[in-house]
Amino acid sequence: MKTLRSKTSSILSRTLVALSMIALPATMSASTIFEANFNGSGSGTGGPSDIVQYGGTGSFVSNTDSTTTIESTPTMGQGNFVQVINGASTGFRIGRLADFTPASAGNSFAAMNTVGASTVSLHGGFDFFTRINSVSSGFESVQNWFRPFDVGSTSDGGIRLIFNTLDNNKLRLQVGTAADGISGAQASSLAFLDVDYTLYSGSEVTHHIGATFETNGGTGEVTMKVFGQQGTGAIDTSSGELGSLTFTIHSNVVTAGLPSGTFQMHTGWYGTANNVTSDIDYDALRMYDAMPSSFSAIPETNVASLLMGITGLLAGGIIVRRRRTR
Ligand SMILES: [Ca+2]
Ligand SMILES: [Ca+2]
Repeated sequence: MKTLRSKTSSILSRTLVALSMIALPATMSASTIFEANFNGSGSGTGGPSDIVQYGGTGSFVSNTDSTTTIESTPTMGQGNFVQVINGASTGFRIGRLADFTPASAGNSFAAMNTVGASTVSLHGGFDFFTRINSVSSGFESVQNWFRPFDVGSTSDGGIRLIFNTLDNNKLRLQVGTAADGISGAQASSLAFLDVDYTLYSGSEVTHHIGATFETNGGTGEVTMKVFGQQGTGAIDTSSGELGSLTFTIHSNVVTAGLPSGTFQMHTGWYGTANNVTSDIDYDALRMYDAMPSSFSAIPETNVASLLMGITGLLAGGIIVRRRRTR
């Protein structure tokens, strides 16, 4: 028995070491390039105890008109989350919530595009979870009060990607370029997809929101889709989109594409002078360089449960071997 125990212990310890080395990739889709889980302090170190779990580092940006904190209750389903509450100023404000610095271009928005000979392909996407406590009725508050992404620039051959609310009942995903960079969409410099979706309808509910990009290799046409559903469940990206839009991006104008470096997560809000306290929570913001088959649910399968599963299998093996020796 002593020999069996030490052998099993050795197998277990080697398994634990191997698992710890592959732990992070094992928790996510093969195409995941960046994940912010907001579990830690935002001290800029990266890793599971900081705000960016995988693919880079993050730090919070202080705004005079809002307060950003890490919270644990009421849970959204994946540990700590980030909460943004507006200040007392009047009127609509928008600003940066956090700065994210990808570890490499392969962890950045640039990994979602490829500049070809005549067209630019987009591939991949992003998803996140959010929970909102209120929306006031004035125009300022409903137009663009929610804008988690506004990255890149249309100058110097770039693409500007924006995800925002159009009002309380619409989400808008937009791709912007310099003039004549786009065909087949609403303008030669802009493709936008508006979908009906209500983020707040009287109570604080967690929503799973996402967007994808795919490009037809033959025609070079990009199709972008927006997804949204209540709760913390998975979203099947092969069906059930709220809407889609197909267009073409031309590489004689768009020579650089999406940014490879630091990008910002934005938040909108309106002062309490507008008679509403805006409280927006976010968690599990993930980016992909190829379309995932699904946006997975939270809580994600984590290292602890993997280790418990392996330990359980080894314990089961011990029992079987003991029985065989009788
Ligand atoms: Ca979290
Ligand atoms: Ca909250």
